[in-house]
Amino acid sequence: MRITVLAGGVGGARFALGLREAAPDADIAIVANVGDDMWLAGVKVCPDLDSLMYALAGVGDTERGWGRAGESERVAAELTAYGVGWPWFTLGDLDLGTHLARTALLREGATLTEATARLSARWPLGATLLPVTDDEVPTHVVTDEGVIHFEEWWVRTRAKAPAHRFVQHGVERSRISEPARDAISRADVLLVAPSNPVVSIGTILGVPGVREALETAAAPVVGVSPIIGGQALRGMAATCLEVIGVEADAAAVAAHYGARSHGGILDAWLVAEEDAAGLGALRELGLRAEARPLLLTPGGPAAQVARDALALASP
Ligand code: GDP
Ligand code: FO1
Ligand code: CA
Repeated sequence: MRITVLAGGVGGARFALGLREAAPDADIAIVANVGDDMWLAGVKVCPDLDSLMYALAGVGDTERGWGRAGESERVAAELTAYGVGWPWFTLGDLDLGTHLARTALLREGATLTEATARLSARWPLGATLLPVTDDEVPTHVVTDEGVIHFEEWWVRTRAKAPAHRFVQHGVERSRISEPARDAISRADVLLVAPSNPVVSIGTILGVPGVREALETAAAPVVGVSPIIGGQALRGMAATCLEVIGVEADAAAVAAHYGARSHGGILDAWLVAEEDAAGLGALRELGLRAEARPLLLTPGGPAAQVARDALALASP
């Protein structure tokens, strides 16, 4: 069975680990957000691709949800001493190995897809990591202090700088990559991971060609809510939703994605048991909807969440 997942970093990685455990024989492709990506201190940093790769490789810092386990920061201290890079955005020594390798491959002419394949080949990930596009579409945040990169907004200001809107810089010149388009059109099941609906899933959907690929795909599209009981479990999804005028609520996110029968992307939506009250409204929207435990803690419920999502794929 071919399963393709749209995913961001932390929530995406936790869901991907559960999916791999739930469907070990499936051919899993992960179409990942690249809006967090940036050039920093001369190297190409891809936060969501790296969170996914490190998690699936079993070498990630599972507490932070980003970067490598057992990390050190000797080079970062030198960069800060030279005033190069962002002192508040820590590039660990092992993590820098990834960015240096990726940068070397890109400078040799590889696309981001090819570079990602080369880096991923080091471990048996059990899934194919695909950037949604090979073009650079960094997410910028329009704040009172001016336009800053998403990672500056999130990491330096902890999403506290008042944000007016998110802009996918250069998106009009970008295009879905062929491998990502193939992964969507060939899938037997399409899953929308419980990722940030705005700066992870939203930025994937914003890349030209993605919505079209989803509309014409034969596979059912099942989404998993990243909001439980009105709360995002980590990160700044609630703030991002507020910026775009969507309530931090499981059903509101599904309505925002829209039912496929009404021009949206979803056929089905999995919510947490705390949000079962919204099931009626979801079914009114034309969605198959169920309430199940949605905690993605590793080594247990995460696989069940994936199984419950797959069960919603077929009517
Ligand atoms: P990021 O790119 O690192 O922000 O990660 P994602 O965008 O992939 O995921 C962030 C989202 O994951 C947040 O909105 C969280 O609410 C969600 N999330 C984190 N842990 C869980 C969990 O255990 N269950 C569910 N349903 N969502 C989660
Ligand atoms: N998040 C932080 O809160 N502080 C950091 O210093 C930091 C560094 C960092 C370096 C590489 C990388 O891939 C991710 C990093 N992150 C850091 C996490 C990053 O903000 C998140 O992975 C997501 O982009 C949030 O959606
Ligand atoms: Ca991210």
